[in-house]
Amino acid sequence: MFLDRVKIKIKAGDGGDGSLSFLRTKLTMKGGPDGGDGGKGGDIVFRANEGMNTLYNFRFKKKFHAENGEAGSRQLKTGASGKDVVIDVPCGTVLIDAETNKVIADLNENGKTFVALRGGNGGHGNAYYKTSIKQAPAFSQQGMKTKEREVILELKTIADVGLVGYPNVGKSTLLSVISNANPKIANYPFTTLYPNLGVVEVRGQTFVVADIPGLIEGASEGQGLGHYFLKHVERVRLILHLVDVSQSEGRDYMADYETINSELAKYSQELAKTPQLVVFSKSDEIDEELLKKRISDFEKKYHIRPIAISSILHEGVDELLLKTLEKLSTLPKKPPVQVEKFDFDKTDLESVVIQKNGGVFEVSGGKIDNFVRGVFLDDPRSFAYFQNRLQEMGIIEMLKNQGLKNGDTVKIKDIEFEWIE
Ligand SMILES: Nc1nc2c(ncn2[C@@H]2O[C@H](COP(=O)(O)OP(=O)(O)OP(=O)(O)O)[C@@H](O)[C@H]2O)c(=O)[nH]1
Ligand SMILES: [Mg+2]
Repeated sequence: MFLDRVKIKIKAGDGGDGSLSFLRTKLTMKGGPDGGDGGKGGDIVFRANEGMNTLYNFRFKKKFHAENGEAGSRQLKTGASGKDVVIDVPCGTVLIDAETNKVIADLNENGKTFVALRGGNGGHGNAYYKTSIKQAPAFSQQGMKTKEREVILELKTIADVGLVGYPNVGKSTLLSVISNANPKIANYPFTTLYPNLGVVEVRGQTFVVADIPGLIEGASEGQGLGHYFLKHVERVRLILHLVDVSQSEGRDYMADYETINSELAKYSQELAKTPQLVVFSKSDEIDEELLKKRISDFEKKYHIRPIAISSILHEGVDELLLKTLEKLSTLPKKPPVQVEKFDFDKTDLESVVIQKNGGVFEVSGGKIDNFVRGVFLDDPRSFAYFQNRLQEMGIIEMLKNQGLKNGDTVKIKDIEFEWIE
């Protein structure tokens, strides 16, 4: 089965918590703080792998969570880092943020990797907070928590050459005679239901050819298989536009040529501008005189010289391959998909949200999350610090603006207290 668009959930590992511990030995009943830091969570990494050509693997596995960092421990031991998760995708997979639809990355070359989400940092152990004044800090920091995100993987095949034309004109047959590919071939339209790739070797050089399902008039409005598969030729450098010169299906070959071009243009101007070689297929089906006439009529009208081939008799095919190679040598590689400048992995450290429910004020948001992970309220000193910081961060001010008065309840994560001025 072919799958070229899929939504998956990814989450980097949380950071491990810092440890709260004091040195205890036979000799020291009350030693100094020795709680180590938590380990970093694992990253989510994507990697382009030329051994894959569909997103089929993601049909059943849609959730990827990296390992959390381990908590720190006594004797200043730092927790182990969580393992990264490396997700292999076919070359040409574009990563899109499901929330904003912005392109995050284009994995367009084999082996290219992209770190989509970084694991949370580990929290500091209490040893970290030791200062000349605070000899025995009785608090440590929690590891940074990460959020699960949704990304869309969209495969836009990477090939040098795309075969485009009406159904049944012989695209797959051509691919089968010029490459190692083994596409399905049959004498009815829409035999090809998804793209096939083949590697072609000519004079010691190789290029990749993509064969896609046939197009018909109105493909842009969803006729036939529609435009859907054109994204797999969006990145080709050269289109081989196959036209059935024998008119075996009763259509006019020149009208065919124009219709397909207009469907390409309806899909994208970019695709309409992609250089083409016009290929007259099934030349063995008509006699030589008629073939010559059709070639010259075409050339007169469009000022383009088509290359006539018969895949079945292997006529004209070598000439076509040489022309293709020659043309390719003049065409630069297509650049990667434009990645919008935005930081997908940006951890929210700024937002403060206040929700008022009767006399209860609930405070949340990224700024709060980050702040709260350093607060352990079992310790009175830590609570005093907590209240001071709420003042300094301007949160008390914000609450007052929202109507906070004596006796109201303030809820911040698991912490709940009565506000008394
Ligand atoms: N006489 C003749 N028949 C050909 C030639 N090339 C292909 N055919 C026949 O045309 C029919 C369609 O060939 P395909 O290669 O499946 O055509 P396609 O363009 O891939 O068709 P779709 O996948 O439906 O878009 C088959 O019966 C082929 O045997 C040729 O050079 N000469
Ligand atoms: Mg086909």
